[in-house]
Amino acid sequence: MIHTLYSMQSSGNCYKPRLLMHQLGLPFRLVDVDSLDGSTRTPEFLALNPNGKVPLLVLPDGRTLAESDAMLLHLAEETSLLPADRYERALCYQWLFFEQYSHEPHIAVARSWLHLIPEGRARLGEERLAELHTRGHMALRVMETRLGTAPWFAGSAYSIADIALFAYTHVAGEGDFDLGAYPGIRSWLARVRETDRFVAMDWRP
Ligand SMILES: N[C@@H](CCC(=O)N[C@@H](CS)C(=O)NCC(=O)O)C(=O)O
Repeated sequence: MIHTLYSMQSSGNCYKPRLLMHQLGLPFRLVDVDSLDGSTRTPEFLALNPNGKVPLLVLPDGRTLAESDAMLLHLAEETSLLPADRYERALCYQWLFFEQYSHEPHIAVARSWLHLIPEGRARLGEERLAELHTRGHMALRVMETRLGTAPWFAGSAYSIADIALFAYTHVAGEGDFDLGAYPGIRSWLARVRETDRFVAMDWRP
């Protein structure tokens, strides 16, 4: 038995476990679910994830796990991608929580409206877009500051914190975020792309 990932290919949240499982050499089955066409709201899907969101991971023993960063933590257990050192592990948690509260709600949401949703820009409105940009740039500045002191978010080595933050930072331009003012982030994006067994967002097993 192998893992099954319910996933939407264009979603950064779904890319996180795809990238990690590939980098760990874990085989898995992919089931496409389009969150934009109501497929996450069917009774069948809600039975798997009552929160109605992808990604959703089914473990080899049949148990389910929602929330992309919880998947990263579960899958990376006892690997080098989850630091063994107690402080670096806590730093890893810090950046995962940051990603979900201060980064994804602004950067991923702007990208979704501008890149994925038909007529998204007009439906969102310029005022709301400007607010997403303000908050998204706050998150990018925090990342830039961190990368001025360490090569990776959890410290000395590539970890799931980098995977979580890479997912939407590398496509921030699709939400009209210009990364020109963030040289540290651009170098880090290049370093992530050079990690072992890295695959791009469009990769599928
Ligand atoms: N915090 C969740 C967010 C998941 C999420 O927002 N998924 C989106 C696609 S990226 C979704 O399924 N949206 C459908 C909906 O909310 O109806 C995670 O990290 O997994």
